Amino acid sequence: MQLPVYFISDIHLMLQQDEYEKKRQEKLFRLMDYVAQSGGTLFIVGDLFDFYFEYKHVIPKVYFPLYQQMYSLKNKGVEIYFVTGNHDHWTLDFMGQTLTTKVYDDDLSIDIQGKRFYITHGDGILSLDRGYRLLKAIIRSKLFIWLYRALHPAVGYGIANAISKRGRHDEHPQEYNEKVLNELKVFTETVVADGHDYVITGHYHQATVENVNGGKLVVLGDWLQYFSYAVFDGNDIELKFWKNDA
Ligand SMILES: [Mn+2]
Repeated sequence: MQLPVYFISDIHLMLQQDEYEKKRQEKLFRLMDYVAQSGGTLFIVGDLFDFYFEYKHVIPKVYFPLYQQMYSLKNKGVEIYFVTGNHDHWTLDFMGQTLTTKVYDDDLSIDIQGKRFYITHGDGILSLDRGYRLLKAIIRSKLFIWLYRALHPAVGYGIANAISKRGRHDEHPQEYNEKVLNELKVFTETVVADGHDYVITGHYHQATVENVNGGKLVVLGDWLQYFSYAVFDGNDIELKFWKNDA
């Protein structure tokens, strides 16, 4: 895998495009160009889309500029890995082969330059996620996906659009954020004890790096309020904030 390795998550590209969305997307494209120029690798750690559901013969057209950008990056030789999130778990070969090097439907444990990474979108890993884990198992089940795919795309995307418009999901009270971060540290303790150097997670819309028992927990933030990303240079990992729009 080519270094440096960049990690982003929770971009949540929306089904409804407006000027603000276009700006957010442009910012993302500049980061992707930057990754290409660096000769590195891109890891998308879930929720790239606010909703993505791929059918055998149908893909959502609203994300066309992104498809073009990913396709161009891939053709420049940039490896793109996509770990799906709770908003975009439903991919097929267009996402998994045409636009990316590989899609991971689950958490993965991988060696990069002698360091062991545990990479997860992060939904369902907290002890307080007990109820959610059941929902997660259902919406990722073969039966659910088969049924949803049997719906006409106008219906499938209509439902998603209605849910997606129900306000922002990226801002939480500080008390909740602290509770989540503590749980993420507990999770990281176990993963570090299991021989990993780094835990990389998204989903929680917090941007922070925490030292945990000689390892590191990297919570990637998002592309809504933080415009944050992590970079691993082969030696260590760091969280950064995108400023370079020039
Ligand atoms: Mn998520």
